[in-house]
Amino acid sequence: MKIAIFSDMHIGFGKGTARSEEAFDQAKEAFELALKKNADLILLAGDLFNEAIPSQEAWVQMFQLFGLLRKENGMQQIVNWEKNGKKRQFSFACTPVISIAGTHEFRGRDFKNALEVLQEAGCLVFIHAAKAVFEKDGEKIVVQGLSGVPEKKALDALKMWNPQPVEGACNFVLLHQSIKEFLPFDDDMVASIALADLPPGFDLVIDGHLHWASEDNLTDRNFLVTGSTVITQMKKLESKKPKGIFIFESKSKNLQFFSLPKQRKFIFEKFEFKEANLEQIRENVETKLVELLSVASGDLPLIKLKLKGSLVKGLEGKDIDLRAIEEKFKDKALLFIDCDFEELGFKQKLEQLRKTQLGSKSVAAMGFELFEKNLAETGFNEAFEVKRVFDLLAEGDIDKVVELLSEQKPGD
Ligand SMILES: [Mn+2]
Repeated sequence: MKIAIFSDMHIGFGKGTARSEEAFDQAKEAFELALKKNADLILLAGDLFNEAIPSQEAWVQMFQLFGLLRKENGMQQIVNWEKNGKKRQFSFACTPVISIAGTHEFRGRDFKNALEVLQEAGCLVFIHAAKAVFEKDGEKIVVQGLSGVPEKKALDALKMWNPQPVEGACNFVLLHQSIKEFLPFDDDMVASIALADLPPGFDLVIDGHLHWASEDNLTDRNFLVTGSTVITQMKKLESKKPKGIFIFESKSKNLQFFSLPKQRKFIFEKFEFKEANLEQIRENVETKLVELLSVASGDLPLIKLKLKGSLVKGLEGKDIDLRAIEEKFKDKALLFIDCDFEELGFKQKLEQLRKTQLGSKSVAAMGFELFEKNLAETGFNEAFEVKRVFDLLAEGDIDKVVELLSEQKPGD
């Protein structure tokens, strides 16, 4: 069987900006590529949507994507789902899709997530701490998955879940977490799972969430980072490799990457200045942009410039006004200039690093983080399920919150 693997389509990303159609366009390329390669099954590793509660516009786009899979006279195909002894059967008249939810779709247990909606609409089979079995042409594929959970709880969740490969089948695990070795610093809030914690014995352990594809740990650990189909975080690593999908052949165990035929070009350039003045910075940036754009073709490229180093005495980061340059190149590129000069204090730098690491966040996600942070400073000592209470508060369900909190014994 041919299994198409991709992730992090982030439908709804860039709403109201020049990039509003990009997530959809590139996800469409991914679906079409999977069809063109005659995939028998599609596996997605989360963050199909950019928001936990997608807009109607994003829902329309998502249903259009799944509509691409439907073809006339599609053969009826069955995916069996199983969780804690509970069983369900899902039937597809097209290429079946199996998916977990990502961190962007994460909701507390009192609420349904977007993947559950897609499942009931017949688009996919959603597995969270569950198993899906698909059989075709005498081959058996077993996919087990754990949706994205808050990083500091991820290792415990993985250990508790403890998936085991099924004998006689081709076995997959779907995850949506950060992995310690892939991050520049050690912080349990950002990653608690290391490569050594990944479940052994599977043909492929597939991870979404990290947006740059990586096959670095394929030979020793059968571990694949699929990468996103769209750039949302503009990380340097994403400029090194195009966006695309993987095709895994279950018999030969051969894995191949295919680039999306059409995708926005992303250029990342770092400048290191030493006691620079404003004129030097402007001149360097402008020269570089002219040089980069002389070879760029197609749609407006996405260019991120990172300016680092030190400034001449008396000049501060806030004095670096590059608006004239941004204006000059606005019809030639989507330009993002990030100034990170040394005058920043250590604390601010750390905060900035955390911010880039965590990527773009919804207001709700930021609110939740603040809520968690404030609680950690009190003596509450994890007396209740924070995410659950937060989601209920966000929905205005005060009665249920009171009910939940009054169930807790003090000091429990
Ligand atoms: Mn993502």
